[in-house]
Amino acid sequence: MMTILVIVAVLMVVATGVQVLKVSELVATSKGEKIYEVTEKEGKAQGLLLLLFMFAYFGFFVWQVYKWWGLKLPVSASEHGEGYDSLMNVTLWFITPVFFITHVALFWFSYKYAFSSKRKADYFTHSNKLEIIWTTVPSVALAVLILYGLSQWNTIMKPIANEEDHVLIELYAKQFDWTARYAGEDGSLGRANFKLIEGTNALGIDTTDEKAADDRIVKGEFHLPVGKPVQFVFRAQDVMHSAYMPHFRAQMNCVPGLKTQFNFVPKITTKEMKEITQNEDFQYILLCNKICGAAHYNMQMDIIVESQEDYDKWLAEQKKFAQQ
Ligand SMILES: [Cu+2]
Repeated sequence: MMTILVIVAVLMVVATGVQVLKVSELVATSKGEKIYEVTEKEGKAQGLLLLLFMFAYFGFFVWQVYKWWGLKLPVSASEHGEGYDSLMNVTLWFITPVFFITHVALFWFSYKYAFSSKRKADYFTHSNKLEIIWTTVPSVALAVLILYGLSQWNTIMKPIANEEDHVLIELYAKQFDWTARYAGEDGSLGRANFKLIEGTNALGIDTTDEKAADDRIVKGEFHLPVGKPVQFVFRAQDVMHSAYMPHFRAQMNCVPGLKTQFNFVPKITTKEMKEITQNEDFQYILLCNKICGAAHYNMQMDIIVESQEDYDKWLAEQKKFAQQ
């Protein structure tokens, strides 16, 4: 009810404003004033204001870069992340000068060519030369950026071959937490189906599947061995989630009823990253990056990257599915 009243009140204020303007127009017209004619002085003033706005706008831009520069992510902790970061940097170095040039032109022209009664606008209907230039230049520039991005995408998304030595982990998303499932000694994950979800079997793992017996289910935090390819498979139980591991430059949607995948090679251990960032409390993190409900903000899991030796020790301590 309150909302409706507020909407009605706002509409009435707007309607009153329109009526007041109409009356003042009528009064001005009756006095013989030309109300829709912009004077030279007004045009100049508007041009000058736009030029001043340009300086404020650029000032704000520079201030933002300066203020938030320190909030950038540290160096990429995954191998593919280097290519990903250079794609980002190349794109920024490319578009930032274009941003400045186009905006200087925009505001300078509106100042320089503000209305003047002494000047007449040039009139020409068509220029093939101009058309070719402003079609070709952006097309080539965008094609270069897109092809560069596509080549990065292909290297990132290529699944790890079965023969290659790697770790296979399933990340299972539900409102509002993550579960990691490690493939056991057989190197494969047991079948799972949402129809089998009940009681302690929150992932719906098929207990009749032999491959499931040695799977290890982990909550709270999960570990990765440094320098070894990790193949992730993502599943979701209820709604769309998104597995986001910013330090590894990795993000993938988790879709109910659909398996998605992503892989990377972690190259910096948690201990090394603590030194790099000079932050004793540094922790790699898995976040949900799709607003999935009320406790979405709290849907996270720590990631520990360590030596193969420490990793093996940790994994051996985790209970197998059959034991649980
Ligand atoms: Cu979420």
